Amino acid sequence: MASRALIHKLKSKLGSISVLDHHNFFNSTKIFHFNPISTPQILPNPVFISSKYFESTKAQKQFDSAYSDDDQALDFPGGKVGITSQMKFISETNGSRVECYRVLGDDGQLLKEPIQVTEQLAVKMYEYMATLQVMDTIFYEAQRQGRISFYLTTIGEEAINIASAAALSIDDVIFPQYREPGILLWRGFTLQEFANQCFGNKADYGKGRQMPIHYGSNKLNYITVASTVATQLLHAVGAAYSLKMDNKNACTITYFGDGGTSTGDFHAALNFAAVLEAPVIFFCRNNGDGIVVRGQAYGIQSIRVDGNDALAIYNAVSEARRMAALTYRAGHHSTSDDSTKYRPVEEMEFWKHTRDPVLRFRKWIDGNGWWNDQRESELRSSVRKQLMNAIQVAEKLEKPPVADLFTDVYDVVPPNLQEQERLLRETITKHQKDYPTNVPV
Ligand SMILES: Cc1ncc(C[n+]2csc(CCOP(=O)(O)OP(=O)(O)O)c2C)c(N)n1
Repeated sequence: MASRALIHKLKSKLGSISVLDHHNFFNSTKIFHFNPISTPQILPNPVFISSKYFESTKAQKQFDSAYSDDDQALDFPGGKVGITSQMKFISETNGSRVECYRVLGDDGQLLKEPIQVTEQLAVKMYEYMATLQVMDTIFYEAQRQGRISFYLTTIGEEAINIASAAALSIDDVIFPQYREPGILLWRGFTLQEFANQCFGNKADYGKGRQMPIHYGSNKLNYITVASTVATQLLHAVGAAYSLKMDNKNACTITYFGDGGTSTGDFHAALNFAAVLEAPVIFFCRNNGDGIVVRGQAYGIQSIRVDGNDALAIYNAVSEARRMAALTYRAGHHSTSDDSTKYRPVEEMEFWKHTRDPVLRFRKWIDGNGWWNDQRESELRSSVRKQLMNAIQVAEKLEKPPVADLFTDVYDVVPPNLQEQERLLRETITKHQKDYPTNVPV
């Protein structure tokens, strides 16, 4: 039986640890300025968001005020803990699934008034979602024709891309997985720049060294795609911590699929984010299972959002800063995948047609008198033409020189890479007909 004396002893021993635990080495201001609209032509409407990562601290304060009598509580380094003589296991589940936040119904009718989405912003969001769809169709076909080696679509996840991008400021740094090109598009990456990367020509910022869809842009604060699942989560937390140390009015946001939550990196990232109170949004494109409670487990405020509802995503990213979104990837995983092998065709068709996020959003802007069939066909045919042109230009442009394969990692190219380069050149000279003619040797 714990005596009052023992509790007092524990208290005096643990007290100093407790103080250290609460000491903040860096400025812990948690107010971030958000300009939800990243384009200058739309009037900015600043939103101030208070980030509360350390929910455990809050819970502790509430508890401490509730338990002033030492007989009922043990004072541990993390705060007071109530005492009970009843053996009670915490249940493995809450008993019910976390609700999903939604603003637009499947029929495109508002369930609840959205915040601050003007006609101008709504039309722009729709135009970018439609552009993304055309881009996916054309690049997918280019891959099927053998003109590019690989492609990966965002079909069914257009709203996640565009609505979250619209809610962020250009200073917020993006750490993508690979299914978020819409954010780059929103920030001004041109169709030509997309085509240059997919064709790996000399205008590609990655110098043709990566597979198609591994886009990146320093200028647009979009870190190059890391398709090694979940590695980007740790990078996002580190970068967010650095933004915090520099007192920047910006955050980082990292996107990942539900598959990424099974990695060790996911847990390490959430843990560091919570402990360091880093200004980072974890955006889980959850096209399957229940993930949102995992954020809560690390003391991170979390929300489940309908990933096919552009307005809900816009509101949630604007307001919350960290979330887990529930959506359904309507396309195949990539051009290397045929998802009919592991999910029923009817299920895919249902999500593609009944739950399509772009169609749902279109119904809403149509209903407001902000869009019509003529604008629809003009937009799609104009984007199609621009893309065909971009592809032709990208295809004709020569490839980066062979020498570029060996640069940009070391300041001075080490002997083993020099050796590899020499061997490669010898092989190309010996077997010229097997190598593309448009790569300068
Ligand atoms: C560390 C690592 N392991 C395995 C893979 C192979 N891989 C590529 S995509 C993928 C599935 C990822 O699923 P999810 O994160 O849910 O994203 P989704 O493609 O469904 O959007 C896997 C396992 C990888 N890229 N990286």
